[in-house]
Amino acid sequence: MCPKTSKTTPLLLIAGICFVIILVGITGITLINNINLSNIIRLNEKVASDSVSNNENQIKELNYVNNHPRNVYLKLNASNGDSGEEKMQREQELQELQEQQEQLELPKISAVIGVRKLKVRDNQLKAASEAISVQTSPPPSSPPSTSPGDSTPLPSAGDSSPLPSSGGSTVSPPSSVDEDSPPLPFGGVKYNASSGLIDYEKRNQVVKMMEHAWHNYKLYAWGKNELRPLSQRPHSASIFGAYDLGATIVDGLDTLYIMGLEKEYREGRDWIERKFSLDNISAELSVFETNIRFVGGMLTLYAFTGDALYKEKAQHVADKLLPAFQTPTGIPYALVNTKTGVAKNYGWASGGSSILSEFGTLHLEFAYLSDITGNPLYRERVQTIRQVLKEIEKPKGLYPNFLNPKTGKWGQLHMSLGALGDSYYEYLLKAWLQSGQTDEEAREMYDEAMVAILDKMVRTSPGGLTYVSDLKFDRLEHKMDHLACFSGGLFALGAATRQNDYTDKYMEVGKGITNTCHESYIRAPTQLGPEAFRFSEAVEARALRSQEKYYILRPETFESYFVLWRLTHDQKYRDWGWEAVLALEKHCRTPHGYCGLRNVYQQEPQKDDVQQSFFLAETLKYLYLLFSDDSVLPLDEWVFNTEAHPLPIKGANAYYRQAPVTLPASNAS
Ligand code: DMJ
Repeated sequence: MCPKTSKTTPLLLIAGICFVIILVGITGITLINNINLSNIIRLNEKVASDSVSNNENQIKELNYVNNHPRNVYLKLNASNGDSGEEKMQREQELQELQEQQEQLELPKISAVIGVRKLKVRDNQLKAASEAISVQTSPPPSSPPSTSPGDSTPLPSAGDSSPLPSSGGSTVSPPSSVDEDSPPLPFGGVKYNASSGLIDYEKRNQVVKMMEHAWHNYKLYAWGKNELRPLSQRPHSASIFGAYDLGATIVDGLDTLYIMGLEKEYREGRDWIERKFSLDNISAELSVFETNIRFVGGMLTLYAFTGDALYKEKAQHVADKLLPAFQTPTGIPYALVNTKTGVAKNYGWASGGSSILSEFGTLHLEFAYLSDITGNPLYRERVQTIRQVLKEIEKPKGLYPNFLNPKTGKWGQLHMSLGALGDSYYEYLLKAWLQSGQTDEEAREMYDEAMVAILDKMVRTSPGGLTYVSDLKFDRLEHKMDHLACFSGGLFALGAATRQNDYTDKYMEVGKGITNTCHESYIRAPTQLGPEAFRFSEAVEARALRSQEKYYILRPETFESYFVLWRLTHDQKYRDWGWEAVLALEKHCRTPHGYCGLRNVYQQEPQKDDVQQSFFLAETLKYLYLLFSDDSVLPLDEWVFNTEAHPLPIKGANAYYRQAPVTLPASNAS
């Protein structure tokens, strides 16, 4: 209110005072309004950003739904050659798929901060709806090709290209299952597929770990094989030799792809295209390691993307390994020189023997390489190994770890499901799975071997823990390698895929071994498991010798958690995986990547300064999958090689990408 005026007060002064008072009032109100406004904007931005990140998660799922081979198949076949009833059923399923997509339609968000992300989202939705619209197109006669350097779509990028069926063979869409369904997934024991949902929070944590591992490798060791996080330099003195083969890139790239880390994936692809070659170097490579990491990694990337680059590189690497197979028996040597082709075995390996887990872990990659290149040579090489192993006499039905490639005779009679033996058994089961269960010989050899192992090597400790011992001649060594912890998952997968006399036992032992490996973790103060652990009256699931107490970021225990989770949906496997994530973060994480530990039994263990390539390829991949739902790499469509590179199952997976023509055997070279 204005003060009363006297006649002597100049009117102008009064007017001025009134003006100032009004001005102050207006300014105050405006300021308050502005503060509120900026709060509202900030709030809107937060809502938008939260909503975008939630929606991004949804988009990933949406695109998995759309890109899922089963759904692609449904789309392709909705109007294509089915009987009336089947067609109706497919159309109904397709309808559900579309409804699912509509439910994921995102709310309109107008805050400025969301615009860039929303543009991405809109493109993704557009691509997703185009993918839906291919439903009436007939399947193409050849696989989709991508030109070199073409941006091959990630799972989250809304791949709209129709996918081929597997080489013209009938692709049966796997049915969904529940407790009352007939035995599944392939005629084995029932399992509960009432599907675990995604645990976003935990899965996102694993993605962050992958980003940390990758970015530091990129910063300090790009193009080299592995990273030394403590000294922030490359790790070269390793199984890959001194050459810069980018082992971490090739091994980790499919994990980036699965996680939808597009920028990082493209960096890796670009490096492979420009730099990766084994020409003009004279490296002495391990046939086994090179196969499982490099050939396996490239094959998975080819299956995922159809990018010819990866097929060429896989073949390039495999060709460099071929001289190792030039032995009187066809059992390959362990090492081969990439320039001279000269091959040899390790001096320490039982009188010049080759190693079972090495020459017995080539089958999946070589068989698949033949199918996608149309060159039968690779499959012939591993079939020869198979025949030697099938025909040779097996002491007590077991396979010793050493075989002489010249004489075809066993070396020392040491048997193990850990070091030197492990993945041979894995590849018997998985060769059968990969073939769409047509390679019956492999399944028979698997069952025979595992039944002998159950009888001669699997034992129960006084405290009730199931473990698998090593066997040396006739003596059991009551010790289990960390490496053997993969066998929990292997036994369970064997049970889940065929109903036979051993099914229940396989599942019981698979669960038991997985539990024991978990015990080996939680009995250590770091909550991480040692390299080997022993069983006696005095100790159980504990390392005794100093050289057994280290942990090098190995994946095998988490691999079994993942397989058992998929087969049982028992929450404890996810809980155990999360315990491991926390332990890795607490003890293995450094500002510049992840290290192994020298002694898991110390409260503050020393770190080993190596970020293994398999940490990115396997450890983080299995943990990521553990917190994903079952539609991400379903086990009835994908089979994991021993380095966790998933390969498609023939006849069940539209990503198989079989070559249209196969060369006759005699023309193969
Ligand atoms: C990996 O390279 C493979 O899993 C292999 O089969 C065994 N060892 C490592 C991981 O521990």
